[in-house]
Amino acid sequence: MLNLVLFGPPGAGKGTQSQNLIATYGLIHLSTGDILRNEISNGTALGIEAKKLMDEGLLVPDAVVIGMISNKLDANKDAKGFIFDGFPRTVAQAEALDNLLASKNESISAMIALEVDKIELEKRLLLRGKDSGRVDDQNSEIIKKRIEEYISKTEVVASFYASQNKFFSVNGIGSIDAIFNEINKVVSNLSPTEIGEK
Ligand code: B4P
Repeated sequence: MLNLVLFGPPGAGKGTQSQNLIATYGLIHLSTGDILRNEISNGTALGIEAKKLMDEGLLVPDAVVIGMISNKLDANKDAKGFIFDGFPRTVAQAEALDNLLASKNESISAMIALEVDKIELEKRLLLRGKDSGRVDDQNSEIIKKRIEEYISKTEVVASFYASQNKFFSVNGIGSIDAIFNEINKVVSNLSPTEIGEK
């Protein structure tokens, strides 16, 4: 299986580039943000709890998102591979993902990190907030909180994958196609072992 973690701060373009990766490699897209927003629009108990945290720019508890990902892996047993978008966001989530994949004789092939500075992130998110209806995109203070959460809890996840020699960094500023080209180079250079060909 080709299992990619797409990593980066809020607004780095993870969701955007996931669409290109799905089209090229036929992977299953697992975005914890999308799954949570789906729970919110369905008015589930999980969605109601998650909404309070997401609207404030805070992370949802690890156990909740780990359970969601575990269900999705079980529901897609025949997949060619997965794109993990916005997950893992903490070291506990990264460890849980390694364990879940190991229990299926699988592993992460690579983490691809999109590097974008704070000024550009805030600009992109405020722009999206104008028509997305996302409460967490409409206010500079909440966007700053999300970036702080990323710096304090998520950034360290990069070192987790770097210690396994699976970390690759890509400049996330430029045209969507040019950035995808760089991502594609990383994926094309993965060895057969990294993409699970035994
Ligand atoms: P997410 O849904 O993961 O959202 P994100 O970080 O805002 O988005 P992303 O980086 O995918 O940006 P996108 O491509 O859309 O998380 C939302 C919330 O859910 C979190 O704050 C948290 O509360 C909760 N959550 C999710 N996962 C969790 C987890 N694992 N644990 C705990 N809590 C979790 O791009 C943004 C904008 O930039 C778009 O408008 C796009 O058009 C634009 N853009 C993209 N690429 C561009 C480019 N190259 N140039 C210019 N603009 C570009």
